[in-house]
Order: sequence, then C-alpha cells, then structure tokens
Amino acid sequence: MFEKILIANRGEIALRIQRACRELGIKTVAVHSEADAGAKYVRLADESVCIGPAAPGQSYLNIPAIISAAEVTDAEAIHPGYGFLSENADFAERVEQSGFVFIGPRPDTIRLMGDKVNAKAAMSKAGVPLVPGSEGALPADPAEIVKIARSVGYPVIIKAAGGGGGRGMRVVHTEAALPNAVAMTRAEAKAAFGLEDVYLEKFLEHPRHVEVQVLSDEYGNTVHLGDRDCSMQRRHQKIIEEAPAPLIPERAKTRVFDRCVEACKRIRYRGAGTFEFLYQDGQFYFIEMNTRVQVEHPVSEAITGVDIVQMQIRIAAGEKLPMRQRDIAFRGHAIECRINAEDPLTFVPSPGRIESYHPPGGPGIRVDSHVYHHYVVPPHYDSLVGKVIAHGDTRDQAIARMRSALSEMVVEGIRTNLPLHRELMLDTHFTKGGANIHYLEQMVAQRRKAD
Ligand code: MV4
Repeated sequence: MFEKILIANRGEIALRIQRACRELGIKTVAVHSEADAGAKYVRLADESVCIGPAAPGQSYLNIPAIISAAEVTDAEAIHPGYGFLSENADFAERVEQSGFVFIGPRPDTIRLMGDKVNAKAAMSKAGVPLVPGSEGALPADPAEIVKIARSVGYPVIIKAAGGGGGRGMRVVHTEAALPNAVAMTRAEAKAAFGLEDVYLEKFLEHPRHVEVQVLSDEYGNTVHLGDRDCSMQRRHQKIIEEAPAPLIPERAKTRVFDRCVEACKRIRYRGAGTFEFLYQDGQFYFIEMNTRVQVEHPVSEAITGVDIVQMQIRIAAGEKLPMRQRDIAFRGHAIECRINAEDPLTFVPSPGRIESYHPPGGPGIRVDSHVYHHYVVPPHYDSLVGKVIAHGDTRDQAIARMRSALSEMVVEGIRTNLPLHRELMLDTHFTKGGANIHYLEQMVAQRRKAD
C-alpha cells in the first residue's frame, strides 16, 4: 500500500479522500490555492502545499505545480477527485511519466471515454445498449447527414464528440433546421474542445438519468454497485441523487448491470467508473462513461457498505478486489441532497461567511462537508457546501430521515438551497419516484409563475 498520497482537489471531496487515506494508514498531502489556505482539508492533511492563486487555471488545474508538489513531498500517488483534472488524460499521463501512480483508469481509457463517439463504439461492441443514431461521427456530406437523420426519425440531437455532461448539444426537430444545426455544433465543438467531430442520436423527450457504478481491478475482476437515479437536476447540475433508481423492473436492471461488467472486462477497465444511461419507456440507452469518482458516490456506499474511495486507492496500489459480486448485498435506499451556496429561487451563487452552522445527525444520516462555523465560501469555485445523505430500509424511510435532517440543519450568513430541498422532500412528484430529467426545471418555472 502507498505511504503517502497527494490529493489534487479541494472542498468536501478532498476531505472525503483524506478520510479514506487515514483509515488505510496513508499520509496525505493537500494542495491548495491562495484562496483555500485556511480550509479544513488543508489543516487536516499531514502536509500541505500552496500551488497558486485562486483562479483554478493557476492552481487546481496547474499540472506542473501539482506534480512539483508531489515531488517535494515524496508522495507516491495522486488522487484527482472529481472535476478539475480528474478526467484529463494528459494529466494522468504526465503523473505516470513523472513516476507517480494516478488513482484512476489508465490514460488511454480516459482518452477513449473523453471521445464520446469512440466510447459508444467500445460499449456497443460489449453489448451495452445505445440510443439509435449515427454509427460514429457524422460525415461531411450534408445529403448523407439528412439520410441518417431520416432513418433515425425526428427529433434528433447533435452532440460534440469532445463534449459531454451537457456541453455542445443541439436538438433538431425538422430536416430544414438540420444543416445549420450541424454546422453550428461543429464550429462550437472545434472552438471548445479542439475536435470538430459531431454525432447524431434520436432525441429522447422524457428520459430519466440512471447510472451504474462499477469497480474493476487490474486482474479482470469487476463488480457493479447497482444504479443511481440523478434525474433531479437543473442545467446539468444534479441536486438530488438516489440509489437504487426507483420503479425500474429488476430484470431490466440485471441485464444492464451484466452488460456494464462485461464491458469493463473487455476494455480491461481499472478503477471506479460510472456508466451513464438515459432510461425511457422501459429501456436503457448508454450515453457516456465517467472515469472518476462522482459527487453522488455516497448513495451507492450507503446501500452496499462498500467504500468506493478506498477501493479506488487499493486498486491503484495493485490490490485485487476483496469481494466478488455475490458478496455485495444491496440494503435499503439512500438519497443525497446537494447543499449549495446559492439563492433557492434564482440559483444565483451566494458565497460569503457562514455565520452559523449546525449539521444534522441521527440514524442513517451522513454529512460530507468541508464547511464550519465562520467558514468563508470563496467565490472562485463551485457552490457545493456539503451533501446530506439519508439511508433507510425503504425509500419512504430514507425520505423521512432526509426531511428530519433538513429540518435540523442550519446554514446561516449565506443563502443556500436548503428551502428547495425541504420543498422537494414534500413534493408528490418526487416522493412517488421516477420523475424525469425535466421535472425540476418545470417545477421551478411553475413556481416562478405562481409568484
Ligand atoms: C440526450 C438527451 C435526450 N436524448 N441524448 C445531457 C447531458 C449529457 N450527459 C447527455 N444529455 C442528454 N442527452 C438523447 N439522445 C437528453 C440529455 C439531457 C440530460 C441528460 C441527463 C441529465 C440531464 C439532462 C438534461 C437535459 C438534457
């Protein structure tokens, strides 16, 4: 096992990774920007290194500064967390070339999944179901594109191969609008991702976002930790996630879990990963694979008892997975609410000093947060101030525990979306389960009209 790990991230996930390290007897190095010098995760690390000014480009995205910090502190491995450099294949490659272990998939796997056209081709070969669409990137010939769209049927969606997570997409309802939409998406893709490849899919109008968590070691052992429903989102920012996804037949799930495990074995996947699907009318359709730990990983930990971050570290250290699929028992239901420093009505970020902080507790409640009384939420980064995770024997019990937790929780001095979460835990469309990806945006729009 490693003796020392550098954590190339900030906030709650930096703290989460430290906790996994501590339990494994591994020393930690925090890297931080000037804006995060007083942060809790910096104080709690065994060592810390300031890697640059507040702007992420000069600190948390500064590859030479991070690798230098690993060199001067004698760290053996680097955990990238989520966001920032976590899915940057060039970073993973430079970490390895500098003699450190990157805690994640091999650089070529990250690169493969970064190009959504290649990712889909790889998954299709392994029998993972895809959304109907173009086979590979769209050709240059507009007549050919029209043919493809006709065979798929309108509406279609044009996506940038280098995009993902909602960036670089365009919905097209008519043949007349197609050529211009393709040209625009290509131009944006080239500017934003340096890759002008675009592809076409049937546009699904009311899907749910359901994802599958996997763990894979270097020796061809793979397990899945079931699924998560992340449909409660606004502008591609998830705000509530839960595991398992409610109201989906077990047969459909088992089939898709098996395909994901098979795909990991085929591509010799290493580490933790997430297969993102759209689920509509009883069918799963693969859209993307994430090669990092995700914000919402705690709901899968709650229902399986598996520490996903520890597993990432053990796999990176060359250990074999300590369990087989049959050893993983799924227990109950878990829900996560992301608490953001933002206005609950307008969603405008609300950084500043927390004047009062009381996290909730009690049976089945977990809080992952880096904030504390008088902590100043800096304006330079995402607005996540913490995550409340409620676990229960049933979905109803998890919701009841979440309601209780949210009623106890106090975060004052800044605005937070706590009122929105309290409202959603009482919303019948949420409580009955199975709301689609558009529900939250529609609910917010309704509320605006009512005001
Ligand atoms: C889609 C889709 C409908 N049909 N693809 C957005 C994020 C990216 N991961 C894929 N996205 C979508 N792809 C087809 N063929 C609708 C979305 C989508 C979405 C997906 C998941 C969660 C939230 C979303 C919000 C808007 C659109």
